Amino acid sequence: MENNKALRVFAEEVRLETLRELAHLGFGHVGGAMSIVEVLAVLYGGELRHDPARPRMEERDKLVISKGHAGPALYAALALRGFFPKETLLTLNQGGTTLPSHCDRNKTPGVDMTCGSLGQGLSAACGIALGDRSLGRDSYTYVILGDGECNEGQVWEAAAFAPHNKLDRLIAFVDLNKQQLDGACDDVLYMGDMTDKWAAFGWHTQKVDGHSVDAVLDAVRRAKETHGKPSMIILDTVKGHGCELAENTFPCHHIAFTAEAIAPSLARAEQMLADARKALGEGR
Ligand SMILES: Cc1ncc(C[n+]2csc(CCOP(=O)(O)OP(=O)(O)O)c2C)c(N)n1
Repeated sequence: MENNKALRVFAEEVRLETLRELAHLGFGHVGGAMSIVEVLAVLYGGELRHDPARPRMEERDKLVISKGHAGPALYAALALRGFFPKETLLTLNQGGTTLPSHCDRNKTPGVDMTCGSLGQGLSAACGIALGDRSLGRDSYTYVILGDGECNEGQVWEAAAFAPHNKLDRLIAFVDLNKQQLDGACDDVLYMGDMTDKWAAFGWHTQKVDGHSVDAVLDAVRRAKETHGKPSMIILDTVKGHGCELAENTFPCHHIAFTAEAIAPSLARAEQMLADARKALGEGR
């Protein structure tokens, strides 16, 4: 993207298209989709090497959305980048769709890993990163985990595996939105300080405002300059960010709503996009 203001516009486009998908369906994983909008914008806005015309290009960077229920946000980013037509977004989670509720690499162009059963994505990402390195590729592997997902034991096996194997082209994110399916993460199973935990496992670790494209972009660039160990970027986020209805619902993991109930949230997302476009125009 030409600059960070353009990235902000892209983020608001991803947010609006995600919300439109879910609004059309009338229910879905609004909370956890909205909280990863900015990181997706940073990745598909330039940091993740990709070619929509060749979604399986071997030397691409790969992304594993381990919290696979956030598929709708990834689909919005992929459609906006041209992996498939934007109209496809309105088929989300309906019969015959190529856009299932949870990410499926066999159904959707641009999706690199099938996820949904939480806890598995980091292991898959380790395998991808190791495989690419063995084949002499310089590709990066990115993976997005949920903070609730980090309750899963398998996450911590992979957390030990990656530094042991010096997977320095593996860049992981934890979406620290502090909620999971049925409540606050700290109430369901307190994990201690996430940043300290990943650092203790031997990861280069940063914590940033997950809704600032500037902060996320800087963190990804610092991660790329890190050698000899994998990188973890803890994204401090708000579940449902930018969707009033979700922000005002607790927990907002999976919500159902009428067209009237979601209308103000859509209007606000449209306004946020208009504001971002205005800021971009003024900066030129
Ligand atoms: C192995 C497994 N157990 C339970 C679930 C049901 N489940 C789906 S989402 C979710 C909560 C995930 O919370 P978090 O990782 O924090 O995701 P986010 O809040 O970012 O949406 C649960 C328990 C699942 N998908 N997989």
